[in-house]
Amino acid sequence: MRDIQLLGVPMDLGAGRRGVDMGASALRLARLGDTLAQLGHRVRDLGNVEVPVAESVPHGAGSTRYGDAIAHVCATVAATVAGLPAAAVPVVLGGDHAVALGSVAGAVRHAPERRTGVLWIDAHADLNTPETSPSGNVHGMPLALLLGHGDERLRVATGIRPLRTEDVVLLGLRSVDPEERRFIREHGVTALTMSDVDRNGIAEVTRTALAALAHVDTLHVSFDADVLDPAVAPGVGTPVPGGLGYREAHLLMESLHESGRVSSVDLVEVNPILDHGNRTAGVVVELAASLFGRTIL
Ligand SMILES: [Mn+2]
Repeated sequence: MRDIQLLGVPMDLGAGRRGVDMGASALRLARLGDTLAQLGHRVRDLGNVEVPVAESVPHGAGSTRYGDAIAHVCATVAATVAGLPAAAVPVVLGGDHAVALGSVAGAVRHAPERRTGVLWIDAHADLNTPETSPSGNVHGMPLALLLGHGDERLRVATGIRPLRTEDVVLLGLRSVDPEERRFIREHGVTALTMSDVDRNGIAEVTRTALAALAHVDTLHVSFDADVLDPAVAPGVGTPVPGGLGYREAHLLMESLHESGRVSSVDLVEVNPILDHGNRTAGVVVELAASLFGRTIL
């Protein structure tokens, strides 16, 4: 039994398309809390972090849209997660993927005596910087920021030293900008793409990911719903064809549970505006159940 603490971050300031701010509500309405509690876990909902409405804040000049507001929100997320009881398992409900800047920083500060690795499950690499981003949207930048690259306001807001490259693994990639490709190559980031899944199967790719993170003590799983195929999960801000199928995603989650090493989680980029009848949040809740121990038998 685990002490799961849900924290909503209704933020769409980092996204290009509006609506992911409703993702936390969508996950709650899809019965995330009850579903995890039925597995025998203690579940507490901490409510939402306060996030400014996009229309109420200046988006700022240039290349990091809403940088100040996002830095402020992520600092609050980090402090909240860091302050949870030692045994708590934070589950942060986005919101756009920029919230991971706060949740990962919080997870690292939550367990300072342990080395935390990050499994970034996403169609995109999120390794842009203000210099390379085509859009200036911060949800394309959080992993670069966590690795110590990009807008200083946002890096400082997290209150952590940059992650080590070898402590990060990307899984599910299929839409990578040229400069992100260069980043992955130059820094030697472990990146497992959909081609790897096609070739070797999700079971083997998951084993590879866990093996690459065998040296860390605990795992932060940052799950972007756009890793799923749009046929499975249409309600995401940035859909890309050719993603994980329903069972592939479940096997991934079941395997992560079996590793016994998951200590914190993000569930991000669910966009109810683009969804059909909250189907995508429902799928993500089912996947969260697998991640926290539901099995078929
Ligand atoms: Mn992402």
